[in-house]
Amino acid sequence: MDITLVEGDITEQRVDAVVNAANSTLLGGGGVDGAIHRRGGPSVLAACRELRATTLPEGLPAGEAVATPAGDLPATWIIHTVGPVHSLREDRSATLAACHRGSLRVAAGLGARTVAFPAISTGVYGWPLEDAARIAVRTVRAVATQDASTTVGEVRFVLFGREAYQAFARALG
Ligand code: AR6
Repeated sequence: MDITLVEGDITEQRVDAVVNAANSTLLGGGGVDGAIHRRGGPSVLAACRELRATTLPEGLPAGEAVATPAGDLPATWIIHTVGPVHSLREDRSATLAACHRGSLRVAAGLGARTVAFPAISTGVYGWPLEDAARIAVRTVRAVATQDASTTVGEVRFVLFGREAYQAFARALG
């Protein structure tokens, strides 16, 4: 599995699956979630509403992941995951790792070969970039070495801005 870094907009990535840093309602929000819903168009929201009406009446818990078609995005699938809100009182890094592991599991279930991730939880949810980058890279590397059956050949971190890009570049080493 290759891990690559790009500075840019995740809604422009031609990949099999883009990961969305959503919230538990799955009904849209700001940041990367807002951008994905805007570019993906109304069919993405319709698919999310359908999930809420069927399998996820209570919403999607933090650390879990679920897929919908990508609508008008130049990708095939959106994998929605909910990052943990950063806390100084409680270590929630296992939940952030679960987002990455769960998203890759869903991606492999779809047969995806290329998957783009944003820097989950580093915006509205307040996670320090350096720490989030370390957890993200460590978790993807662990899946790459442990899951021989995965279809995913490239994980592309798509970072919005220089600072985020550099934090992930340092984490990658
Ligand atoms: N492409 C790539 N990265 C982006 C883009 C983009 N188009 N736009 C923003 N980012 P955030 P969170 C970066 O806040 O912290 C939403 O309202 C951004 O610079 O999108 O997980 C949801 O509905 C940051 O580094 O997600 C939830 O309520 C990273 O994406 C909540 O925010 C994540 O920032 C989730 O918060």
